[in-house]
Amino acid sequence: MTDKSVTVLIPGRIHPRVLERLERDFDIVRVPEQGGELELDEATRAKVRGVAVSGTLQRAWMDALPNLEIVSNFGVGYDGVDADHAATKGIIVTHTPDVLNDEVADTTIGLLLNTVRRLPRAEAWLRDGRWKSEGAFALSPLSLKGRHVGLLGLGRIGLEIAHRLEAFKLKVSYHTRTPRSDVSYTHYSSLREMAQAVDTLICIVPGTAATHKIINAEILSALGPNGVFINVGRGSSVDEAALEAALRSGTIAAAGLDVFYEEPTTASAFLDLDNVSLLPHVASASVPTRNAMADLVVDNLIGWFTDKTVISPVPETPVKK
Ligand code: NAP
Ligand code: 8YV
Repeated sequence: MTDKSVTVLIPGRIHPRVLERLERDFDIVRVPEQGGELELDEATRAKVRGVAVSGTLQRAWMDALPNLEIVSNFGVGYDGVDADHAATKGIIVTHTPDVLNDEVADTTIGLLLNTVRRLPRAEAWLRDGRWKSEGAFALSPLSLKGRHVGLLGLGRIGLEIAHRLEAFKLKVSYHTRTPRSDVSYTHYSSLREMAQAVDTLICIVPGTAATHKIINAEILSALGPNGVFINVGRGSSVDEAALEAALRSGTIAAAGLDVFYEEPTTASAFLDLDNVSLLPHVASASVPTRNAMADLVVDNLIGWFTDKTVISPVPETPVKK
C-alpha cells in the first residue's frame, strides 16, 4: 500500500492521526465540511474509492461517488452514515467499536458521580475562593449509595458500565429489545416499566429511528422525583424540552448529559439549572483512546484495499470480517 494508487476522500475535519497515516498510503482528497453540494469535478469523484469520516457522510455525497467501495467512520456510533443505503449499493461501512468501551464507561461513572454529588460545582466553589470566604459547600441532596440503575442499552459499552456499577455495590437492571443470555441483571421488555422500577436511568443506545426521543415526558415521570438521568448515547434519544421541564418541575431530581440533540451546542436550556451536569461529548476523548479509534479507521481502509478484508464492519454492511 505505498504506491498511493487509491484515492480516499476526507470531508471536513478528522483526527490528525487518521490524516497522517492515510497520507502515507493513499492519495488524499480533502473537501470542506459537509452541508451543501460535493464540490469535486467528475474526474476526481470517479477516482474516489474510500471515504474517512467523523460520524457523518451525507447520503447525497455517497451517491455522488460512483466508484465508492468503503466508508470508514471514526466513532462506534454511525447514525450519520446511512449504512442500509450503503449496503444496497454494495458499499462497506466500518466503525470503531470496543477500543473505546472502557473510556466511555469510565466517563459515564464520572458523569454520574458529578451529577449526584455536584462535584464540578464543589470544585468551582473552592476555585472561586468561596470555601474560605463563605464556608463549606452545600451538602449534595443526592447520593450514589444504594441506587438502582436501569441501563437503556446493554451492548459493548453498556456492559462495561454495568460491571463498574456492580463495583459501586449498585443494583443493575436493563432494557433492550432482546435479553442477553450471559448476564444475571433483570431485563425489562418495557422501558417505562424499568423507569418506574429504578431511580437512575443511563442511556447508552445508538441513535436510530427506534430510539429517537425514546426518553420523553412519560419515561421521565416514571423515573420520578428521586430520579437521575444520564445520557452518554446520543442526544437524539432525548426529548430535550421534556427533560428541561422535568428538571425544572422536580419531576426528576437531576441529569448528566454528555450528548445533545444538536451538536455542538451551548446547552443554553440547561445552563441555569443546579441539578444538571454537562459535558461537551467527551466520553471517549482521551489521547490514547482517540488514537486507537484513529488506527481502526485507517486499518479498516488498509485492510480493504490490501486484501478486501475489514476489521470492524457495521452489522448492515454486505461483507463480514
Ligand atoms: P452496541 O454494542 O451496539 O449496543 C447497543 C445496545 O443498545 C444493545 O444492547 C442493543 O440491544 C440496545 N438497543 C439498540 N436499539 C435499541 C432500542 N430501540 N431499544 C432498546 N435498546 C436498544 O453499541 P455500543 O458499542 O455499546 O455503543 C452504543 C452507542 O453509544 C453508540 O452507538 C453511540 O451512539 C454511543 N456512544 C457515545 C459515545 C460518547 O462519546 N458519548 C461514545 C461511544 C458510543 P438490542 O439490539 O437487543 O435492543
Ligand atoms: C466520538 C462517539 O466522540 O464513538 C462514538 O460513537 O460518539 C464518540 O466516541 C465521536 O464519534 C467522534 O466523532
